[in-house]
Amino acid sequence: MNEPKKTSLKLKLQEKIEAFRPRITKLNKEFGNVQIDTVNIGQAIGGARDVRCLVTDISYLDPQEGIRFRGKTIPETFAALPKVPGSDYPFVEGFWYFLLTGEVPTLAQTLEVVQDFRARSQVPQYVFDVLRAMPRDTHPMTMLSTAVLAMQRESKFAHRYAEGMKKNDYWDPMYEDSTDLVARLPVIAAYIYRMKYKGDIQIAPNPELDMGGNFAHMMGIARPYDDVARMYFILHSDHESGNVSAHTTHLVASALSDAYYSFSAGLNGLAGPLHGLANQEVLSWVQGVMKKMGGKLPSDEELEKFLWDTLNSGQVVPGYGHAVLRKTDPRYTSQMEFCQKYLPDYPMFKLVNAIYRVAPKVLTAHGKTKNPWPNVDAQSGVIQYYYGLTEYDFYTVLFGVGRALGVLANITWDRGLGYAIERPKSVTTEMLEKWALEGGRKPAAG
Ligand code: CMX
Repeated sequence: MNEPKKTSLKLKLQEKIEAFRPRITKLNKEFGNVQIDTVNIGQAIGGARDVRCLVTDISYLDPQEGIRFRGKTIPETFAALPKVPGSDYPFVEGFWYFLLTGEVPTLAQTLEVVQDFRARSQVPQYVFDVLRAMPRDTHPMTMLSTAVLAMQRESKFAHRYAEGMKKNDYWDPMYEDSTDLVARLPVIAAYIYRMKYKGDIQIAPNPELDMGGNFAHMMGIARPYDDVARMYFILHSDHESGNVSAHTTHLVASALSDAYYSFSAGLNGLAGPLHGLANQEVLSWVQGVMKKMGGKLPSDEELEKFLWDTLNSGQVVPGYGHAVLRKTDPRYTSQMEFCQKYLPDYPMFKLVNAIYRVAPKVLTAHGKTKNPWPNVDAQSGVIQYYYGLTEYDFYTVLFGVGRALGVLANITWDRGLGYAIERPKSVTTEMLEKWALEGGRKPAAG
């Protein structure tokens, strides 16, 4: 890209930002623990870490144990749900039932959802037309988010709201929109993939298959990729509601925006490199190492140097660290177990394992991150790459299809319980500086 012109406005802005920065650093470093109401200055500046002001019963994230979906750990969830015949993994459709209700469905209840998804999975042609009008090198996350937003005219919630609807009924069309979206997302994702990377040769859905099986089929990837899809969608579904994609979806829906508006916004947050895009970044980092090593696996010492080079150049090590977790992400472990079973000798898996041996030590010595352990994104790309999905800018789309399950279940319940429009209070830096010097905000303050 061409270097943009530095206007006097831009130069002035740069000067102002640089002069302001030390004030924020000082507040953070010296007064981070000063209370201003129920939060402290560090939390107000630092992304509301640990502020308990969101409620969800769909999942809970314990810093040590990791995620529980409706009270069940990942292995418990996989064990409890009805399995697709001939497969090691459950129906995603049964998981949707479980997330929504908190009850493990019977096989018959699961198959009813499978039928329901099939009936809803038709994507309007204009959505594909919109995708086709975009430049082919547009990022696939932009395409996914655009497709979801384009479909907003289908919203039953928006339609019923315009007609006049009682608050206690809001959950019903929100559930309808959410289920329509979950059923259509795999079709849209596979369409984007094949349009962008596979010569635009599309594979029609197979109405006999479940969501995971059909996704693998439409992507054109043989078994056991159907199981990869099932595992991947379930693992990425929900991580309580404070993460960027879940919180954004919840926030936008709190204005009574429908599921299409809300989820499209959530996807835009997922597309950030500190969030879902990290899975693409991990693969890019790993490939970079392989390239520099001429395809040979690095020794632990060589790997240590690559990690330090990344940190010393001011970048983060993708796939490591977490805002809440303080140990290895069980979603990482679950995928590692899959790799151990299906691709134990794959060089890239060996490299990812070597990173797991070395990176926590390096990150601890670096001394910044509160959690030197891997998150979900550190492992996921390797599996995709192994099965031939080598176009790693597509990985966050897979995350997005899975994330829909959690965030859409959440906004259905949000409307069911009549949660309020979100509106936290902001203050100015000057106020923070005043309260910092006074040792905290006095109750009567403005
Ligand atoms: N590499 C280098 N530095 C890291 C780091 C990493 N993997 N993880 C955290 N840090 C740094 C932070 O950038 C921060 O530095 P500053 O004080 O200079 O801002 C410091 O350590 C403290 O951060 P933290 O409190 O431990 O972590 P945060 O809650 O601020 O951030 C996260 C969490 C995930 C954004 C961060 O760990 C990170 O950037 N990781 C790499 C990107 C990544 O893997 N993201 C995916 C997360 C899972 C997902 O949502 O998909």
